[in-house]
Amino acid sequence: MTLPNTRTGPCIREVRITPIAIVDPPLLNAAGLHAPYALRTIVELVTEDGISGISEIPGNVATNDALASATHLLTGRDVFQQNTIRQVLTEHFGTENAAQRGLTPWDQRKLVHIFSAVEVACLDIVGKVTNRPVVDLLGGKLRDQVPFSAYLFYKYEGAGGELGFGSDPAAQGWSAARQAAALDPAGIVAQAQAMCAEFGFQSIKLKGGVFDPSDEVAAMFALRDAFGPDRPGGALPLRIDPNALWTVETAIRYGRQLEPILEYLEDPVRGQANMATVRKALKTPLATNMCTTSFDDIPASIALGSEDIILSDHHFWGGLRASMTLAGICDTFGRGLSMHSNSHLGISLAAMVHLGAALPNLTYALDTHYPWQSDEVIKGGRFRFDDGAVAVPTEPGLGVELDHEALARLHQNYLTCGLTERNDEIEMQKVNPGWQFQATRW
Ligand code: GKR
Ligand code: MG
Repeated sequence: MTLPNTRTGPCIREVRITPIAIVDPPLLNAAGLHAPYALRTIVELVTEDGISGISEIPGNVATNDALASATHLLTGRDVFQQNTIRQVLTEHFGTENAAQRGLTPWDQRKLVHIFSAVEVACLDIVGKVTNRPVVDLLGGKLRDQVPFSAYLFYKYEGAGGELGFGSDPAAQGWSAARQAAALDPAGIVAQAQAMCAEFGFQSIKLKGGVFDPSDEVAAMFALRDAFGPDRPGGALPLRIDPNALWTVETAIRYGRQLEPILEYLEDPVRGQANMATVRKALKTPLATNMCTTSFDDIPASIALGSEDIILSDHHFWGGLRASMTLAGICDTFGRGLSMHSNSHLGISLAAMVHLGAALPNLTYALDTHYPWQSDEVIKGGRFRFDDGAVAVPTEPGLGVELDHEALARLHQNYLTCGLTERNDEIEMQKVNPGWQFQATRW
């Protein structure tokens, strides 16, 4: 099929794909350990009349190469014709199935990332051309601020980047806490206190799947003691995410213990059928960014009843408008919707905030790794959080501009750090030889 190339609006002249590496501390998770740098890819579309649109996606050389193989299909296309662009890319790449997501906590598919990168950058340009913020292109703003939650990690001491497992002794406040070790309940509570003091978060998530479930449950009860009902302002909602490493029996056993203190339990077990079994046994709502992760997964999710809340991610669901479609599906089938994150900078955060502002039912604060990052690639520095929320940008498009000097510096990091994809297992083996990822551990 030959798709029409309607040229009535601004057309793409150039596609720039820049891999970058950003400083990331040694955070632990179910798949192992974060490397000293997290990889992102910055995509810049430039129109024939010099307007640029930007986007940010998780960095992976295979995704970057695939995107590069399709740039000739993008040049000359009108940025308003996003449906055609999507069809052209689908014809070029073929379809991708849900299994290609892989077993890791993050999504390994290429096509969804490419759709997301191209669509967000097109929307940025459309917003600039029409003088409207991206949220208006998603149907308009339903809130002025988008709330995020504190995202806690077990971690080794270290600031990441060149310092690696070392720390900057002059650091204060959150900068100091960001590099401190957190390997037990007291460490996790201290991390939460520093993060909430700095960003004002009103809910808390612990990344689990690292230690024996009984230790992680103890950390959750320590958080409850520190952020419980006696606190001025009342108890903060708590969540834990073992990234599907628990067995059904473990999830039911510890899920019952946690029932009185959890807002939701995220991906306790692997697969929709196991999630459905755990969900029937517990009163606590279950959330996922691992078992229902694509439109192909929706029929089985509904048939089985595998979760209560889908943690969307525009990088993994194929863009912002696809995420709005997901919101409609969630509404129809009684699912809550919130957002998942990975290590990211301000372009992704801006896109998340525009989407979060447009979602009809936003009942849970979104995830963000942003406090763990210290770099930035946008002009004007890092986003600010007030009471845990980010104000929706009002400028045209995403409302953020690329800082080309910062981009060049972060690209240099990419070239020197030697990483081309995320592999937390290899990083963990550097400190713990023989350590192996297990899809189900406890
Ligand atoms: O950053 O280590 C991490 C997380 O484990 C991340 O990769 C997950 O995708 O945040 C994620 C989650 O909620 O599963
Ligand atoms: Mg998760």
